Amino acid sequence: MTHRETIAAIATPPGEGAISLIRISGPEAISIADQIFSGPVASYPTHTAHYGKILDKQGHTIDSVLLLIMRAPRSYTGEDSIEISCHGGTLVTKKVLQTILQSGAVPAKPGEFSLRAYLNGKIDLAQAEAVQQLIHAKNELALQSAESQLKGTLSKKITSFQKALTEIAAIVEASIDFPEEGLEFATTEELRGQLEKIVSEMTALDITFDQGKIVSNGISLCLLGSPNVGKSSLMNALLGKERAIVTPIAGTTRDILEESCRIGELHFRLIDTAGIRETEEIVEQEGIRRSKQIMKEADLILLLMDASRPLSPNDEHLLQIVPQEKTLLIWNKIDLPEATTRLSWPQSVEISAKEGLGLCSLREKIEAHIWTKGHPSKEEIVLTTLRHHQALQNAIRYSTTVINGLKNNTSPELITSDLRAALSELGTILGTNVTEDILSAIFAKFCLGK
Ligand SMILES: Nc1nc2c(ncn2[C@@H]2O[C@H](COP(=O)(O)OP(=O)(O)OP(=O)(O)O)[C@@H](O)[C@H]2O)c(=O)[nH]1
Ligand SMILES: [Mg+2]
Repeated sequence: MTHRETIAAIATPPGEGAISLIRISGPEAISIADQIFSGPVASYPTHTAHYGKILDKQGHTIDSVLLLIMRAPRSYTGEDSIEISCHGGTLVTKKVLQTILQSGAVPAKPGEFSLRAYLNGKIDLAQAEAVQQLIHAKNELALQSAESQLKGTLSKKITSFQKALTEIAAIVEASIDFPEEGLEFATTEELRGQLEKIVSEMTALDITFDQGKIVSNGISLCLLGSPNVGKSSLMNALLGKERAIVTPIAGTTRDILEESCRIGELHFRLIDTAGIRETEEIVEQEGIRRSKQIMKEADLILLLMDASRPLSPNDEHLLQIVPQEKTLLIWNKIDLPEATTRLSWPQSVEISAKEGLGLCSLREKIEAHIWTKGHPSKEEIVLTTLRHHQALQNAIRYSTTVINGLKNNTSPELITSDLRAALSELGTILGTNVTEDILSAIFAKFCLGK
């Protein structure tokens, strides 16, 4: 597919920096660069870099730059491409881009370079999405999984499922074309066995989505408890800075505070909440309502209890309402004389937020809790995109229908139609049959210039 328009955009983040990069891609990329650059760009061999000046229409120098030329199809987009590294001032960069636009390029939309790479067959859709994940990766694991997806490991796996399903579809379709021969019992059994194997492989890939979510989105970790138990103190201790206000007054925190923090190799959103209790105070009531909402949405809850005083009815109430499976019970203030009997809870930790006691053990418990369903290994392909997860689930559903159909002697026509549906779902992951809407939705999330 060829695009008539030549696009240009600043690919580096806005603001001042040492260098800014401007990208041009499309059929006119080289002739546009030729008009504005001091050297003969049209004569440059591909993949060479040239030092020179960007000149405006009147011939005035805008900046001294380094120009890189990549001729089609050996570029990211598969089109003629030019990259200009200029000085990183906001104004200089804008002026260079303006000159390029005045010479016939149009501003690129977010993700348009990657969209072209995809449309020109340089990368498939899963790989294009990996580019975006690579940019947004906040930890080593996310980076690792994006790199592996970009290299095409996920695509290869999906292609292998497609190949296996296509072979089965071909056999079933042949029985439609030659109805007198029908599907023999032996063949049916064999096909079922093959399908079961594919379904179990697809399922194995699909369940990595739980880990994938953890890896790519980060985890919300919510601090919950009665007023004054030390939630804000723990927030500050985990962050290593005085982020939240701490006072001996119950009801200090009124609003939701959120900060990102790293524990081990993972990225967390740490959320401090207003202490939950019965109150007449309107502001505090609203804070408490929000705390309860956060409690529902959080991936993991740290429920704090003050170990230096007996449990209050309010504490007892909280113990009743928290979802136990995602709650770690924290006994805080163990530096003070003990005054409470520990109740039994699946997972609990003793700490002193004020003195920094037990924090290592708390971090370990948090990590262990996150990986209860298993830690992804280096080689494993991890599904990180909701779109892929949904498509794979649909493919599994259709394939399971086929397995049942083969058991129950369903007509080969129905069986092929389900097989085709499964294949089409897998195709959406690689982008072989996706609609314009899906494409624009995916690429609209990209950065400008990518
Ligand atoms: N001795 C001791 N005091 C603590 C500890 N953790 C917190 N405190 C004290 O307990 C009081 C309340 O601490 P906060 O962190 O503000 O408690 P909170 O749960 O955020 O309270 P609200 O925001 O009102 O719900 C402060 O005076 C803290 O210094 C601890 O581990 N040991
Ligand atoms: Mg607080």
